Amino acid sequence: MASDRSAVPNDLSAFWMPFTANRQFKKAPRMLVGAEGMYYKTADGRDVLDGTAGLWCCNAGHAKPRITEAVRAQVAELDYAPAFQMGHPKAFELASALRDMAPAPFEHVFFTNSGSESVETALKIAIAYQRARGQGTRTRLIGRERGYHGVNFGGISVGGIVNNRRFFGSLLTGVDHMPHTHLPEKNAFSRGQPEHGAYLADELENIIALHGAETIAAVIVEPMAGSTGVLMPPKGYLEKLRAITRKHGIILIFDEVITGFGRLGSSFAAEHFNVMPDLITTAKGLTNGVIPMGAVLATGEIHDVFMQGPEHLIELFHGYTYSGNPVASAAGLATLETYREEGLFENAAALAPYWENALHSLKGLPHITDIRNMGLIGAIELEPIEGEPTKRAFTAFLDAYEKGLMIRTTGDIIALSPPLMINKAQIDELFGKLADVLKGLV
Ligand code: PXG
Repeated sequence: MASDRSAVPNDLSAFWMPFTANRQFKKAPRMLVGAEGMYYKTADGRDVLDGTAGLWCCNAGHAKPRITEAVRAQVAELDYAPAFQMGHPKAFELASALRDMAPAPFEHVFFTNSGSESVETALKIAIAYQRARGQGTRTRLIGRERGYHGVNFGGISVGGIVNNRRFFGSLLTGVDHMPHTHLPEKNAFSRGQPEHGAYLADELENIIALHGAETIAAVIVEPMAGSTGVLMPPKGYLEKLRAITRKHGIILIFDEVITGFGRLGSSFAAEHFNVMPDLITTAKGLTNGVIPMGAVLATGEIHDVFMQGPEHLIELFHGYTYSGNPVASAAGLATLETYREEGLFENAAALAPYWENALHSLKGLPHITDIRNMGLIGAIELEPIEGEPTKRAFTAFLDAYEKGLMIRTTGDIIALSPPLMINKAQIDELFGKLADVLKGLV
């Protein structure tokens, strides 16, 4: 039976909403009640074009039959199986499928339930790996200013978004940060990777000199920083990070929670940039956002260091009740099949130039100080209203929603990341609506 899509609960008080202005939302709720393909359906019966793939997660689009069916069938067949000291087939099948789609060095998969948990898992694996190979003094973690690595304590410690850190005490000790790579005065309106800024990776050498390489376990970066407002890696930057970390025996972690699963037109950003880290964190697009799930991909070299000692002993004291959950695994398998069957990564790669041109055609509209793009990602940076930062972009978000378009904003930056099934007509619709919104901004 179809649900009543006009139904809005009359009590919104109990749900303490995440990363939301709760009081404002509850006065004028934006309620989504359905989704199909490229569109959401609102409680007041409107279609809203999804310019954000949910929160960067519904890469295949909404209500994909293969995924829906796989979830339905799996719940009926095996709803839950204990994750520790027991197995079930789909988790192994999904791990193999991930290994097969990932670049060659990544041979093993550790399942989590979110991007935040993937980050904690990767940081812990890195520190434990150093210890297991006899380098137990390597415990420090290096992140980057403006980095976003989820909301758990490890992630906010290596992260560099000030409001996500300042309210939560002293965080992890033994953490340092590299400078961010946003250089608008040199790189504004770049298409793809900006020219300037590779030298910022050299700062890692200074941090290593300060602390001593023998104290550092890992460096973690988003290859393309999403949440902070879409910051592209300058040309040559990631290559330098890789060379410096390798030289000093430091694990390099790419946080690919956003860039994984086709966002840049290839399976992972590691492949897109042809820079191989030692660990890759994923979530979101792994299950098309349908069931919460994340995964950490590890090289054979890292994994194998743990596989020593008596065989009856647990090798890594880490895991979650829902690691490799059967329903999530079924959703993941069906999602990867959907990506393959519909050629969605190829579609993203093929449409990227059209997307780039459409996005950059907004240049010249009021208040725009920068436009950035890569794959099917776009960002438009707006001049903040004096004394009222974030308000201009948030006004654009509200107006876009009224006009039938979903965008994301962070600070005064608009971020765009549509499902990879988008076509040219929908790209035109998206930028047509957005241009209307931007023209109306005061
Ligand atoms: N790492 C990265 C790089 C992320 O982008 C996380 C970790 C955490 O994932 P979970 O599943 O724990 O939320 C993320 C999440 C936005 C936005 O608007 C981005 C995220 C989440 C919500 C909103 O940019 N990224």
